[in-house]
Amino acid sequence: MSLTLQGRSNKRWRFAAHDAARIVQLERGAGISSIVAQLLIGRGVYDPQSARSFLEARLSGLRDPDLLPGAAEAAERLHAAVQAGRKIAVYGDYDADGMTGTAILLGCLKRLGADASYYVPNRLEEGYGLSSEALKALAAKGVSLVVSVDCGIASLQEAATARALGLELIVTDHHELADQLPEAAAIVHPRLPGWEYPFKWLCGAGVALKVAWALCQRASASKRVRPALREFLLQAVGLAAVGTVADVVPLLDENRILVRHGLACLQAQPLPGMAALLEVCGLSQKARLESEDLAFALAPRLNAAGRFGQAQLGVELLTTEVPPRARQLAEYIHEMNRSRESLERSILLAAQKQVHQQFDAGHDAALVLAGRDWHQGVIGLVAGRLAEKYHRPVILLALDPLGARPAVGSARAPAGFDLFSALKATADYLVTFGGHAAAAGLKIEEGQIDAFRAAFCEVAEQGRQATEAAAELRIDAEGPLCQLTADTLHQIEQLAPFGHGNPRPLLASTGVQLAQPPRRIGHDQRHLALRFVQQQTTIRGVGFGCADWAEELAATQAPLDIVYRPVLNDFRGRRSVELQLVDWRISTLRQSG
Ligand SMILES: [Mn+2]
Repeated sequence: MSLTLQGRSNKRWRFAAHDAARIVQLERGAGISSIVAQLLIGRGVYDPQSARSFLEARLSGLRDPDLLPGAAEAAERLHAAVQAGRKIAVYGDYDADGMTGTAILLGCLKRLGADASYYVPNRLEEGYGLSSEALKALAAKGVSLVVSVDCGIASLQEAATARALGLELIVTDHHELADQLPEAAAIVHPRLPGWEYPFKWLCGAGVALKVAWALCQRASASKRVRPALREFLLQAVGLAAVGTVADVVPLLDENRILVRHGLACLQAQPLPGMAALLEVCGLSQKARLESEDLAFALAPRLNAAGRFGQAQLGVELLTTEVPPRARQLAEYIHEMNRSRESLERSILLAAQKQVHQQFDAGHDAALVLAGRDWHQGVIGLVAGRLAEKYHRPVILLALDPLGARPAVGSARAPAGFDLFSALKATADYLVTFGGHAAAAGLKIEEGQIDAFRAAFCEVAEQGRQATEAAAELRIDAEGPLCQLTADTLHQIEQLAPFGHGNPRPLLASTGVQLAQPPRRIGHDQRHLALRFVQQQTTIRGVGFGCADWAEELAATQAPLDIVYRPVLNDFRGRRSVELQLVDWRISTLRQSG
C-alpha cells in the first residue's frame, strides 16, 4: 500500500511499497539482513548479485581508464608532451570539483617530472570556463599544451583562440554537451557522442582521475602502474571523492566506489593539504569519515575560496607538499568560509524581507529578488535555501554597485523543474545565461528585471505541477523507535556512502512524544535539540535548520508522527543512535509496534 500524508514541511509523505516476499527472497539470496534487503529493493536493486556488488563497491569495479571516451588519446598526448619536456598548464574551474580535479592532474604531471603549472579563473572577474585572455597569457609564458578540467566543453570560441595561438588543447569535462563540440586535440567526456560509456555521471574530478590514471599507465609502460604512482592515485581517489560529493552527481556505480574508497584514503593517507583541511574542520580525530563530512565541511570551505575569487589558493592547498604551508592555507580558507557564512546569513535575511514585502509566496510561481549589496559569489547558496523553503524556482540578482554593468544572477530550482529550459524560454530578456535543470547563472540589464520577472513567473507557472509532484518525502520504511538499535544502524551503514542518488534512508515512526520541549542550538540558533519517547524507548534527535518549529512543537501535547534519518554517533568511542528530524505531524495513526 502506498499512503500519502502531508507533514509540517508541506511535503507529501510517500511510503515505499513493502513487498514482504521479495524482501525475504533477496535477504536469503544475498545473505543480508531484512532491513538492508528492504532498502536495496527501494533503490531498485532486486537480484542477489547486484546487491552484493552494490554493498561491496570494490575498487576493482572502476573501469579501465582507457574505456572513458577520449581518455586514451588525452593520455597519449600528455605523455608525449611530458617526454618532450613541453610546458603544460592545467586549466581548472573555481569550484570544489574543479579544484580537486585540477589538483589530481597537476599532482600527477608533477610526479611524472613534467614542467606543469595550473590556472584557475577568478570567479568574480573572469567567470566560468576557458577565457581567450588567459589562454593568450599562458601561451606568452611558453605553455604549449593546455588541459582543461571541469570546463571547456562549451568553449568553442576559446578553442579556436587556442588553435590560433598554436596551443594544443585537451578538454576534459562532464558538463552538458552543446550542439557543437570545441575543436580540440582531444576531448574527454563520459557522454561524448559516438561512444557508449556505461556510466554517464562522473564529475570533473572523476574524469580528471581517469585521465591521470591512464597517463600513469603510459608512464609505467603497463596497465599496472608503478607503486609510487599507485600511491598517488589512491590519494587522488580521496580528492575525487570530494569533487564527486561537492558536485552532487549520483553516488552510484563508479561514483559510489570513488567516494567509498576516497573516504578511506582521505583518512588513511591524506595529502598534506587534505590533512590540514580535515584538521581545521575538526575531523582529523573522527573515527570514520562520512560523505556528509565532505558535503558539509570540506566542500563548502574549498568553494568559499572560489566564491571570493581565491580558488588558486584552494588548488595550492590541495597540491602543496609542505605541511606548514598547507596549515596556513587551510586556516585562511577556513576564515573565508566564516565570511561566506555571515554574508549568506545577511543576504538570506534581506531576501526573506523582500519575499514578505513584495511577493505573495502563495501565488507567484517563482521568486526573482534583487539587491545592490549582495555578494555575487554567495547568492546561489541563498537561492538554493529559498528554493528549498518555498518549493519553487528562485533567482537572486546581485545588482552592480554603480548600476553601470548588468546584474549577475544565480538561479536554483526544486526537483522536477527545468531551470535551463525556463531561462531559454525567457532568454530575450537576458544578456547571457548557462547551467542545467537545478542550477543556473545569468546576467541581465537592470531595466529588464521587471519584464523578465513577469515572463519567468509565467513559465514557472506552467512547470508548477511537476515541481509540486516532486515535493514529497520518499519514506523507506515505517516502524517503532525500539527497532533502532546500534546493530540495525550498522546494517543500514552498509549502504553508505549516502548522497544524491543514494540518500540516507528516511524512516517514519508514529505515535511518538517529546520528552521535553525542543531546545534551540547552534551558534545562530538555527537547529533544534530534541528527545523523543515511545513506550520504553527514548532517543535523542536533532533538527538541522528546524528552529522555526520550536514553538509549535513545544505547544503540542498530542502524539506525533515523525520522519527522520537515523544516524549512528561514534563520539569518543561511545556509540549511540540519534535521529535527524526531517518532518512531523500530529499523529492520526495508531501507534506503531
Ligand atoms: Mn563539475
